[in-house]
Amino acid sequence: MSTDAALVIPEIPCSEECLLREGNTNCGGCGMSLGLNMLARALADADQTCQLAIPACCGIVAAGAFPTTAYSVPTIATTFAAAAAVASGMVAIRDLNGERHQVVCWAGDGGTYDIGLATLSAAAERNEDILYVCYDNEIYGNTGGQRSSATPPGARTTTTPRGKREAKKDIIAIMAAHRIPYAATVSIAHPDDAHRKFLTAFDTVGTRFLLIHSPCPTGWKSEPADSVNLVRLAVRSGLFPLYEVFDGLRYRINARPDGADPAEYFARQRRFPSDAVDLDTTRRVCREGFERLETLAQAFPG
Ligand SMILES: Cc1ncc(C[n+]2csc(CCOP(=O)(O)OP(=O)(O)O)c2C)c(N)n1
Ligand code: SF4
Repeated sequence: MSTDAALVIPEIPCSEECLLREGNTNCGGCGMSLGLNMLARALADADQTCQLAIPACCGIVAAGAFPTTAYSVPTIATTFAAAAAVASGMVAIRDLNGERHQVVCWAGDGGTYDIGLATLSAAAERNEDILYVCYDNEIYGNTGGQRSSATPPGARTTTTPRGKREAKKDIIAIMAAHRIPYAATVSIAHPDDAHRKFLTAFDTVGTRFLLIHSPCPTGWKSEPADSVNLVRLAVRSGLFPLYEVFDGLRYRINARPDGADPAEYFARQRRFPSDAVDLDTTRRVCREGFERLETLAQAFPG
């Protein structure tokens, strides 16, 4: 099991390894920026390159307007709903040309859990050779912070001013139900674990899905310097378990919650009004969720 919670994330100098170059307008403390750096580092380690398909989201807006871009690789800006369909076409062209790069969808939770789910499901059903990465900031960030089906209960957004009532959708279970070869959760507070998962995804053929818990100081109303600590707390308290699912059937847990109280996670983000989160229910849901994962990992080890 990974115990790298105390590791400091090394800075990646802007060089040929850099996917997201200088000149981007991502906010300070944005988890997506760190996720892109992790993808870049893994590509460099694996001696691979990629092409990106990015739907409407901060990932495409903050990279700059045509004809400039902060991305150092060929990138297609797709419609909100179509990233996985466009990536399927990019894979077909790659194969026709005899090329070998990774085709990566880089999408927010709105483009993944909600409006892009149909094309993602279709690509997964065809087992397209796509690495789909969802940076989950639990909000429609670049349009002002509306709720998505990834927004957790209790979170205040511009469309849930009193706090969201519904539960967060279980996107990993949805992807596992497609029996794709590899699905995993990723935390930017666990860089070694994240790096290994990117490399595993590169080594796997077919549809691969990584879900990055991606702090968004703008939407979470949190301190930019607190981003990594927050998502670390989410793993420690069981709010965001780290695990992998192979072929939709076999499970491997990568980090065990250490008993940290989720109350601290909520208290450090002003998106959670003090009375909006039912802490007893949250603690029970975390405990039961992890017990269920453990049962699956013991019965069907990955
Ligand atoms: C069909 C359609 N509806 C709405 C929009 C406006 N829109 C663009 S990006 C976006 C939200 C994206 O949210 P998410 O995918 O979570 O990414 P984030 O902005 O948080 O990075 C919305 C609503 C659009 N471009 N197309
Ligand atoms: S709004 Fe959130 S996700 Fe978008 S660039 Fe800023 S911190 Fe990142």
